[in-house]
Amino acid sequence: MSAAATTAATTAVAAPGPGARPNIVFIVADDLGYADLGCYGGRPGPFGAVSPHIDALAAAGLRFTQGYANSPVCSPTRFALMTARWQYRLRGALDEPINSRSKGSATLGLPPAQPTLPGLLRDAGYRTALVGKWHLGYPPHFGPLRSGYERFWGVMAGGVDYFSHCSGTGEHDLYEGEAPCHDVGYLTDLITERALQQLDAWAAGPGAARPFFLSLHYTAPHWPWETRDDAHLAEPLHRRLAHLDGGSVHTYQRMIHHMDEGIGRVVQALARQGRLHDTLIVFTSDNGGERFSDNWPLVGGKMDLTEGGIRVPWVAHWPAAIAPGGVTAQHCLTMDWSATMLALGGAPVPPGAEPDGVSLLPVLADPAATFARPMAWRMLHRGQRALRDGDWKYLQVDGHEYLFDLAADERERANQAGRHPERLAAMRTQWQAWNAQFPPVPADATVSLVSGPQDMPAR
Ligand SMILES: [Ca+2]
Repeated sequence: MSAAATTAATTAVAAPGPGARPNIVFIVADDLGYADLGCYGGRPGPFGAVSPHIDALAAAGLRFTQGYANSPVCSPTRFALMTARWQYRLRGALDEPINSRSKGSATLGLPPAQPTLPGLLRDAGYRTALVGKWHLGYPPHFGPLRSGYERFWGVMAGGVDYFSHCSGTGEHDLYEGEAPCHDVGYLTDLITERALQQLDAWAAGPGAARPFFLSLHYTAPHWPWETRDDAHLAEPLHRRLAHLDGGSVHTYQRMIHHMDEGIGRVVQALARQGRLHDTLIVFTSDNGGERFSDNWPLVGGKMDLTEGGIRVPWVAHWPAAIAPGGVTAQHCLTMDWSATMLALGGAPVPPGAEPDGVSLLPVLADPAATFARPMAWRMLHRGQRALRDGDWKYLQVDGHEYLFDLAADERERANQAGRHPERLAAMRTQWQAWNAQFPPVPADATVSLVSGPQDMPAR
């Protein structure tokens, strides 16, 4: 977790030369759970395999079984992804999550002065674009074009209807750059089409020899529960996107499947362009699964610091550098991938913005070359605290403290706190020391929940 650890990890592997820098396609799903994909043990849908294209990337690349999101909720994880740093230093990251009612806020967003992953890669010679979800504040104070992306097409809010493209406030929320965009269609498919257009434009343009960084941030499979065939739901769901009276496991699986089809088309396009070999494709989710998700064998989901809220799929595919069929137990966080991409891009980081993330390059080269990677989290919601160090996890929820041996019990049902009081105390102290480096949570930070026991029974 320390700067020293970061330095050690990034200097352990020689930085690739200028000619060896890969293109990067970083794909983020929204609220996808740990076991929703076939390659993580997910069940097939009534139509067949849910995620054949992502599964194929995993089979031909590297799959992480112990990878995590920086937060169990959208926008805080995205702050960490953009900055390669613990998100808790930035005010906007302390709302859980940024609410669409915050449009116009000068506080709740990613400050343009903050160095970012896309900005540093751009400065190092990469072409950059975000297609899909931003969720880090609105212009004129914030926005992807103000934080390092040269191109943006997508959604600024935390969630929109897949057909009307309106956010929870009922306002239209689809943009090209900073101008409203009124493309018609199912958002997952539109995101795919725009990603393909961007790849084609880069392949044909004058800078075709330069590497690119494409952030491909699907909103799938986040609510509302709409498949490609459900345009009729958009009107009744206006201003009630949480869709508490709809959805099903099968609807949810089809939403993932639509995204997976799009990812397959992106992979095909890269192959057609002759770029697949030299492109790092990463797939993950911004937080654990929501109500229809499969998080087995983990407990909890979005908003929880139990494993189901934070452990997520991580798949990396890069034929030039990653051997096929690998599986690794390396522990990692979202921001570690940001640090990895900065290292791959040879992007210098200005003083004061050094990554807290640790480069994963050694593990990409050798899945067995795992290293110690303590990780911690906190949430205003329910006063949650968590620290994972090796096999052990310290957890606090609603004032109750727990200690779990995840090697024996990743479902977090066998509380070891009474058996190992010294370890519990040591990990509590370790969490407190980690937390002491951040400013306290301000009194006006908010927690936004879309449902409660009145909507569906707790487990
Ligand atoms: Ca999310």
